Amino acid sequence: MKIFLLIFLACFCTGAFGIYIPKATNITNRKFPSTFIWGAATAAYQIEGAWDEDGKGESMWDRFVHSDPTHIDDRSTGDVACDSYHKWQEDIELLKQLNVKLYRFSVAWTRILPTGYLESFNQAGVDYYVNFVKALRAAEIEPMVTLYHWDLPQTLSEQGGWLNDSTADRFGDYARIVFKNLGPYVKLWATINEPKTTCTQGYASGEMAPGLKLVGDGIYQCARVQLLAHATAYHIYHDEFADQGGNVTIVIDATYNEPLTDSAADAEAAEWEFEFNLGWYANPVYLGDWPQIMIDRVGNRSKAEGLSQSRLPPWSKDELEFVKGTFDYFALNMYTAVAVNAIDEPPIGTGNYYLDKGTGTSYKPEWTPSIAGWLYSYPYGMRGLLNRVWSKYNPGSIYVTENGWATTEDLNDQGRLEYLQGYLSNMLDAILEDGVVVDGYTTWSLMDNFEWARGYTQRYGIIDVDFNSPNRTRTFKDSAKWYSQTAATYCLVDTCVD
Ligand code: PNW
Repeated sequence: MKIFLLIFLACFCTGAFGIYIPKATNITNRKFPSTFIWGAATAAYQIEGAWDEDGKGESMWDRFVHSDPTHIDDRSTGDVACDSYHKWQEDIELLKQLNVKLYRFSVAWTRILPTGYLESFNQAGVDYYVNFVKALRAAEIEPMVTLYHWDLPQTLSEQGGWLNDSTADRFGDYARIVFKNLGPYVKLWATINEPKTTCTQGYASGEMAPGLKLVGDGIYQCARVQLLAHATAYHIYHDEFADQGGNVTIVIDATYNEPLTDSAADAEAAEWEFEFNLGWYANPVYLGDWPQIMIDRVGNRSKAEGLSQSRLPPWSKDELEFVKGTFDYFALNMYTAVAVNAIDEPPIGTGNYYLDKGTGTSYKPEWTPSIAGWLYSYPYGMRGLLNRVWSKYNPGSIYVTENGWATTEDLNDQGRLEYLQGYLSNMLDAILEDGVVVDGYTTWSLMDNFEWARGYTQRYGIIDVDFNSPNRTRTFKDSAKWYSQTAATYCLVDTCVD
């Protein structure tokens, strides 16, 4: 008898009967607006595999993982990943089962232009993605297409990549082809994913492709070129494809910055931290120019280092105009909170973005740590950050284009479920209480995938992928069962008030 009761309880709690009773107590039981769009997100290199099939060229990530296996914790690669290049029909079935109406995925630049140059045009790559977006539409799932999620053509990388101004023009060439061919089926576009992560991890810490360590100057040049590339694509869309009637923006990642103490100095430091991270990219696009605190601090420190020009490259008047206003909505990636404190002015030495910032960062003990060193759960941060973005940049509409939780948990991923429930509950508070317009949400991630330098050691999927099976079998985790219920009912708990 006892054993039956145990089995019954275990099944009941894990949602095997399709009902889930949430453990968390402070989750709202109000409904999301009926216009809210539920979705899931992925990126090409992290899921597709087929790294050299059907004419695809080599990207800087292909080179990064192949040239030195120790770049990746478990010495793995994205050569096969989730094999989504071949299993795309099955992936669309998963999206349908999840009840989501929006799928954010990225196009691999090297499938369309294998070397990054127009001469290398590859029709097979275009056909692949056209088929895919048509099939999504047939399934009544809106595609949100990211043009660039970190997989720069290796040829362009060798010519300086995001340090070379001409990469912005190459990005324009590529964007034009994608707009032209996929445009009839796509209304939501994202140009570049998380330029900050590319500059800090790819061009400064060297942890990601292309593995450069230019923490004083390259890091700022990388930001400049990516912003120019974004603006180039934005203008091409609105100048040449306006009749398609879609919306274009850049995807910016941000943390919620909470002052460590209630001192005025820590409050100011939190403000600096915000500007040196989100403002670095959002200011030029939404307001024009770099944040003033960056202009001042990097300028002053550069001068003290004896340089004749700021390491933060100043915009020309034309460039400023070109970048300013290149948004149709705000795409925000949000995972964690960071506690910020004031520090003494770091001594002058060699240029360094982290010293330019002039802040100390940590995490509060009451926040729940994930297995990823940088990711802590503090659900209120979602509400706080949304309010900040809404009032500072006045974007008209926000989509939260990534938000998720890293675990080693398998199918019983209670931790992820509670994280998502808490963050979404706070997002709903921002919508209903504060009047922030959040039109949609694509959770990271649809399925476990290649987590960059962490390989397959950190899982973000709401759907499990068996990387040991050649079939890459997909299985719903508890969080996916809960999410499919939520996407169908617009309700985070079992019953909502109307
Ligand atoms: C994102 N942070 O990166 C990327 O867009 C995804 O490709 C990646 O898989 C996912 O997050 C999980 O790592 C981020 O420090 C990296 O706040 C770092 C941060 C945020 C997002």
